Amino acid sequence: MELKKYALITGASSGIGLACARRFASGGWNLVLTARRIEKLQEVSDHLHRQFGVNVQSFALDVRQLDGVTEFAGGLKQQGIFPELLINNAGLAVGLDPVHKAEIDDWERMIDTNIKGLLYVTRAISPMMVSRGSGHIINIGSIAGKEAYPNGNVYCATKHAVDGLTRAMRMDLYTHGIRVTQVAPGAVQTEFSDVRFKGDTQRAAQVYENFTPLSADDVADVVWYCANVPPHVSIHDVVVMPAAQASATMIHRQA
Ligand code: NDP
Ligand code: 8X3
Repeated sequence: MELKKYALITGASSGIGLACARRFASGGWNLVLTARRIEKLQEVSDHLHRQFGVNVQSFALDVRQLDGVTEFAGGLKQQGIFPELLINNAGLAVGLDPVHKAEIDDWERMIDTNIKGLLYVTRAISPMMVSRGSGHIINIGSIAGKEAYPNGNVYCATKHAVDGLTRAMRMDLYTHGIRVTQVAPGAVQTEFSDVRFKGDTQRAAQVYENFTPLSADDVADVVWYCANVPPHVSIHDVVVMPAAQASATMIHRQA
């Protein structure tokens, strides 16, 4: 009997991570889902298990907590779960302010989550892949990692870090049979802008007004494709944008 593969998805309680969880469950993959909001994750897990019959494990995990991440990875090992795929998705933007006015705490949250969190999880999980001589890591970057935009300062910097880390990780891991991919989307309608604008839902809604943004499912389809190419194929980098968005700052809005 063929063993089903495990995909580990960080930030699976909403948006792109949740859509990836659905996409991979519907394709028959077992899942390890993590996020801070465990009740939401538990609901998702139960639902996906019932709907698709796959094994879904969910764990409360704050990727900023190194001890928690290390303990989580140790627990997986003990249960004999060795993820074949890691989707480093957990991330956020907080604030949209010029560099001379931004909140330092917003910067800390973005740096700790988007850079250090991604590194902690990768450091904890990649040795399992190395020991098996196979694996795939997909980092969710952003158009903000390809271009800068006004007031994007630290968010853009963190996603530029993801862009650089993706390339560097690949160089460290490809001789161990591990592929490393970046999927870098433009505007995707999720909880992203609610978080960026700290619950100001009106301001968040304006981000997606008068054009069709990507859905989280659009991005999950791309991630699914990257994960399911033949083993001799490695997709390094995908930039996926709404048709109405030509760059980080150019969006064709039509009332
Ligand atoms: P959402 O806010 O909908 O989802 C973010 C997810 O990350 C949630 O599941 C959240 O779960 C999790 N998360 C946030 N902080 C932490 C943390 N410290 N530890 C663990 N999990 C955390 O946004 P998106 O789905 O849009 O964002 C997903 C990724 O996509 C991010 O990396 C983002 O930068 C990137 N991206 C988004 C774009 C967009 O326009 N929406 C475009 C390009 C890239 P919880 O709160 O339960 O912990
Ligand atoms: C999210 C897309 O353009 O708001 O990464 O930074 S953007």
